[in-house]
Amino acid sequence: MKIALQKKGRLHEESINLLKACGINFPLDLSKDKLKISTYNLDIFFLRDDDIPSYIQEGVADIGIVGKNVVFEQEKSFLIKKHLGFGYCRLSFAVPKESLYKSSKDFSGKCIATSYPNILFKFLKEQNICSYIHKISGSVEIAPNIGVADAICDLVSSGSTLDSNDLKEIETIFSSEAVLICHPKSSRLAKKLIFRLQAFKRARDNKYLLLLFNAPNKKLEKIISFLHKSCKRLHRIPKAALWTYIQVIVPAFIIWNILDELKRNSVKDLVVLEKMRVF
Ligand code: PRT
Ligand code: ZN
Repeated sequence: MKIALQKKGRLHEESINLLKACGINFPLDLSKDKLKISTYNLDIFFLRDDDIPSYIQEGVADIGIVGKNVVFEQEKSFLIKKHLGFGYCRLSFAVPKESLYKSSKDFSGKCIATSYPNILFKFLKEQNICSYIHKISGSVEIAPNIGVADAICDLVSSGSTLDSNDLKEIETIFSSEAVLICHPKSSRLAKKLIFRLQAFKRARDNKYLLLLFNAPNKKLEKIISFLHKSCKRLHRIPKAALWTYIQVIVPAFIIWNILDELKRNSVKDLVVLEKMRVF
């Protein structure tokens, strides 16, 4: 499998952390200058985020992680397989703080500076607003202050860059986060990775406790009925005797291979306990 990640920048570290949590091993001495690393069945390419969608589309890499904003700007949204829940930001209009513009409706005949001309063009067309688009590749926030544009349309997360450039945000046109993109022919690989990502996300978002106990047989029915009610959402306790509850201790480093195999064999209600010591 070949994976394309951002070389450096806002998505670099979290992309690596996410893949690590999904059982993908990175070398310990991950140098910032390395553009490609290879493990035993995996190549990881470190690229500029803008190049990642094309590399995926051309099949140079199977799977990539990139901002949804970049994918939409390049009109390659068909590559998106999953939203990843980090790298949140929004593409918003901003104007000088003292300006009287209230919304995009006021931009008719005005000039808007942006690094996202395609997303902006689509929005203006849908809203029937006729404005001039001035494409800038970086430092968009400076445009109104140097008389290049009346407004900007740029990515915002905390809002502090706008504030320090005397701009105010007035309307959001696109919400973004990191997404997993995939070449159509690599969908089997992507499926496997997505299963791992979902399992990781579930484990992170939900905390469960595993109870092991002896119950007196004469109270068994009552206890099971109670647990059924309390754990309804989890379906932890199989109703019919068609299922066997298995406890097994497995080496941590092969956990993902084991989970893949168990999933292939239709197991359910799986709990993985970490930080366990075996004596
Ligand atoms: O070198 P390369 O081309 O790979 O990186 P890049 O400079 O193009 O991208 P980078 O690392 O800045 O951002 C990568 C991705 O992170 C973006 O495509 C977004 O999907 C996501 N992201 C999340 C952001 C931000 N938050 C963000 N705040 N990308 C950019 N910004 C910029 C924004 O353009 C503005 O200049 O940060 C500034 C605003 O930040 P706040 O917090 O002050 O509002
Ligand atoms: Zn970029």
